[in-house]
Amino acid sequence: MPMRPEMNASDDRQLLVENLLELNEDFVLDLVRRRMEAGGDLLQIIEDAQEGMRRVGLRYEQRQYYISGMMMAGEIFREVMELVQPALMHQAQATASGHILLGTVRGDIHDIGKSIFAALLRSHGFTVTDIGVDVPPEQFIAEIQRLQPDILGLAGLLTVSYDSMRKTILKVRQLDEPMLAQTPVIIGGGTVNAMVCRYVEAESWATDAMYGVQLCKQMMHGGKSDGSQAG
Ligand code: B12
Repeated sequence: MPMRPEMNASDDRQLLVENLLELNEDFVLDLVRRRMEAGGDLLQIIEDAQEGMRRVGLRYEQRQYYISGMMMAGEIFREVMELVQPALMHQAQATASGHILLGTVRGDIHDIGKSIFAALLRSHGFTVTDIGVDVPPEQFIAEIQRLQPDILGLAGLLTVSYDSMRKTILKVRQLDEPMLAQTPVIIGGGTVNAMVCRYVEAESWATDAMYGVQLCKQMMHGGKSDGSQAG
């Protein structure tokens, strides 16, 4: 049964998190529609849904959900994004420019967050080439040589993905062409942090797509990120 406590606007955030956690698809979608109609902050809606997903992951870890629970949550999240994304695109101002090559690293097929990051980048004026999931280092290298992107974005949510990120970045740094070898790298996905960033030797990291876009803008202006994530 969906949770419907006495309706209080400030409870909406919690309701979204809890009902996504309980996989109450219809309730979640109704709530998102209602928040959008009321002029709610779209990024806040995404953030709340993301928190719900994080908690679904914890249930899986605690063996209260099977993998089917994570799949269902992923499906609900996609539907939430189908509602939110058009409005988000409409709001955004395409002011930035730059080309970003993006992919989920070898061994990892998580792509929901990467797609949000790609959509937000595009809505801010970036050109994004998304080469999919489970991408081996060699394919990233071939695409860097072909496209000469301004920034490389590596996504990954599994602990084992960090080694794939590290190998990919090492191969980039070993490229003969100095310009390409210095391509700045940003990593992302809900489980990365400053330590992972240092380990894989990326320039910066983000667990929030909007913050990732800001970092990319800084990189385009030659601003050196300290690799940390604010807030
Ligand atoms: C949905 C889900 C799945 C779905 C993925 C569907 C899909 N198409 O992506 C399915 C069911 C397929 C799945 C499979 C598995 N999963 Co899974 N999954 C999740 C879950 C619940 C949610 C992930 C998600 O979509 N979150 C919502 C998005 C919006 O958040 P996000 O990815 O963080 O993205 C945001 C930011 O990080 C940022 N961002 C994202 N990408 C990028 C990239 C860049 C460059 C930047 C700057 C920013 C950025 O923007 C987004 C918006 O702000 C997580 C739990 C969690 N804590 O995340 C587990 C989780 C990631 N999975 C986990 C596991 C173990 C698995 C499996 C190994 C299970 C199994 N036994 O088979 C497999 C692995 C398959 C593989 N080889 O990749 C573990 C990983 C543990 C670990 N540390 O290694 C987690 C953490 C669950 C847990 N707590 O145990 N999973």
